[in-house]
Amino acid sequence: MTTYWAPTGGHPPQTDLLTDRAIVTEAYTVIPRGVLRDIVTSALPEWTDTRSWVLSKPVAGGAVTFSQTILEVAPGGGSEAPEPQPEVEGFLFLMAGELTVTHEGTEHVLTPGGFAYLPAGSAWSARSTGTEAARFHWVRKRYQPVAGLTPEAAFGNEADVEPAAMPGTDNRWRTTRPLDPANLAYDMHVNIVTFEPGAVIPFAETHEMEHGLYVLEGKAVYRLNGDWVEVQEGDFISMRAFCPQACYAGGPGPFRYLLYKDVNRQVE
Ligand code: UGY
Ligand code: MN
Repeated sequence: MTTYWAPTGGHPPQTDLLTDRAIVTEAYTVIPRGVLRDIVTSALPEWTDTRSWVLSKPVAGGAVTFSQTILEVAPGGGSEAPEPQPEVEGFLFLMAGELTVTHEGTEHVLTPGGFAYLPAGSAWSARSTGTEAARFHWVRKRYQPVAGLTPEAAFGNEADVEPAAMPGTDNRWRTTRPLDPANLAYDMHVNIVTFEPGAVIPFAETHEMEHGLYVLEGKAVYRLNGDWVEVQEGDFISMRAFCPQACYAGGPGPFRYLLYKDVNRQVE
């Protein structure tokens, strides 16, 4: 079974030189895994036996339009009504433990690699049903409706979704897309991007979409605007619209990340 790095708290070891790498610029933010510690947790009133690390949220000036949070829910904890805002959609990605999500009366059991897309306004609840804490990402965004298009809820596991090879890369850079990219009812995607050791994004992608990027496995050097930044599993990057971006994967294993992206809509 694939394992994912997830924060557990405590203090970083005295020898961890990787904690001192936080960067905040106008174009991007890097939150290294070393800062995801006890002192920066938030409690959420809608959830019991839960603490969370907010990685990204809308800020003054509208530079970021989504929120991304890691939740750690102790066994038995959870929420009957997690989403306080009916116009906000959500995407969950489980890294550890087990989370049972009940959506419109149907139960879906998520194990590591499991995901759930929860349309804005739908009734859902979640409970940590494993023997260890459930640790998962929750990406939230205000849904931008379009007449005649209704996004469907989606549940599954990344292991069961066939990844698409990026053109011209001999399958060394591939993307797993839990939500159908051809379905324009979706205004956000959360994909899993995989690089074999040494594989690259060979040009500085520069696009209108924002990103939230959480490193699930491996190491790389990431190009962000004009800077090259070393990242490893457990690190988080957020990129504003048009932040130039590229990377090369350092090995020895694959480099994999969870990637949020807003898609398919005009500016509001
Ligand atoms: O889909 C994307 O925008 C993706 N290729 N970007 C990235 O991995 N930084
Ligand atoms: Mn991109």
